[in-house]
Amino acid sequence: MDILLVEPSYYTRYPPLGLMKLASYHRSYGDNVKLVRGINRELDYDPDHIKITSLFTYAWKPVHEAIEFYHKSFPDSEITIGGIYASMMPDRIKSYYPFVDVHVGLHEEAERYMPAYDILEDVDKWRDWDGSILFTSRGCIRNCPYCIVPKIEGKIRSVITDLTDFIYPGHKRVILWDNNFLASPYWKIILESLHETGLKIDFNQGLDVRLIDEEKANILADLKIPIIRMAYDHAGEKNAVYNAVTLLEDCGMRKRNMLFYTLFNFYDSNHSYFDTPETFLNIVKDTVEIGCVSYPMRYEPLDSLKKNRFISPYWTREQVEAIADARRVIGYGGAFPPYDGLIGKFKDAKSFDDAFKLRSIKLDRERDGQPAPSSESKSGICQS
Ligand code: B12
Repeated sequence: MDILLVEPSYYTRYPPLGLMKLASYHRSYGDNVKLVRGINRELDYDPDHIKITSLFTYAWKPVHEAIEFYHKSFPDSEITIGGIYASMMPDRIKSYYPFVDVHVGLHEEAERYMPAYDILEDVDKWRDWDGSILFTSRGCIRNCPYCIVPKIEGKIRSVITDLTDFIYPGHKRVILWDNNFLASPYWKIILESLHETGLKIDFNQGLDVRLIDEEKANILADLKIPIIRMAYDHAGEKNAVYNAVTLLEDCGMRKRNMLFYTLFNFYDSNHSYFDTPETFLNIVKDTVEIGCVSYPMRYEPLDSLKKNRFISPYWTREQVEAIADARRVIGYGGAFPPYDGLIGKFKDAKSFDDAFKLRSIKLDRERDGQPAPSSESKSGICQS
């Protein structure tokens, strides 16, 4: 069979891992595969089956464009769509395109294959890709209300225990997408084999501070991790954050290389979980005062169809946008690093509005010729 693998043209900095695994899976059955990104009008290929992936729910438009274009171009070919948007909203896709087969969840067989990195040669954007991406585990032990993972992947389980076949020859770095790496039953074996690779490691989804102990800190500190990402989602994690930072520092890691994702604008009406500008300021303050980097993470609802629309009832749009402005004006690389001026600014602030100096950030933007963010009173939940 001739299989056409389609990555819709949404914004992404990473190649389509799901399709690369599907490519290896199909090749193992003797099929031919070809990868395209977006709409390719010069395609010299006549596929029997078109397989389209999908990512963020709010990036659904390019996915629909791909379905329409390839269905029109190859009306006799079967079309299957999978990935995150497809797994989250299969009925929405079916309602637009009843002729499409929607695959929900993981493709368990494809999970076992080394992704076919060579198919990236077919696409200009990915030709120089130099990192091996892995999920060594799927699922999570937690059930955080702001995360889809427990719904689409379920409880934690290990999928790769031996890394040898999953690091592509010539690659310079390893990117782990495990949702909660340290909760994986094989964390120790994997860390030891990561050490043997000698490559740079990125725990891209952030490590769970509640699981860091002396043994783990010791092994982590031996790896080449330019930035160690962790999460500080709410004040209840304060002690665990302090504890993890101390353990990692004692093992020789630099605090400046410890980055914490700090969640804001989160609101869950079913469970009455929420943060406020003041609780957010506290976790940012804690993070920079201990000497680490704070990376604000704006909450995006699980069923979002348009990015950055949602405003929690406990925030105003102006406050949410002030963080985006502050990241550009007083932050660095979108984050708040622990430099003296910034620590002092947050420490002396009497409130969130004071810390983020809404007015002065607006003035800075106006001086730079950018429009000031619009001001809005409490807007409640806004989803469209
Ligand atoms: C890596 C990752 C990122 C990366 C970017 C990923 C990328 N490709 O560009 C980074 C770190 C930048 C990131 C950022 C964010 N992320 Co993120 N991220 C992920 C993660 C871990 C993996 C996503 C991915 O790329 N998967 C590649 C997939 C599709 O490959 P795969 O899973 O191996 O594919 C399997 C199946 O899906 C299936 N399959 C896939 N395609 C196909 C096709 C066919 C035909 C078939 C049959 C099967 C099939 O088979 C494969 C093998 O089993 C997921 C969580 C998760 N565990 O999935 C969250 C996730 C996608 N992220 C999420 C969120 C919220 C964000 C942020 C908005 C967070 C924030 N507030 O800032 C930002 C947005 C960034 C942006 N650019 O807009 C949410 C998405 C929610 C939503 N409504 O869509 C997720 C689901 C996590 C969560 N907490 O709920 N993220």
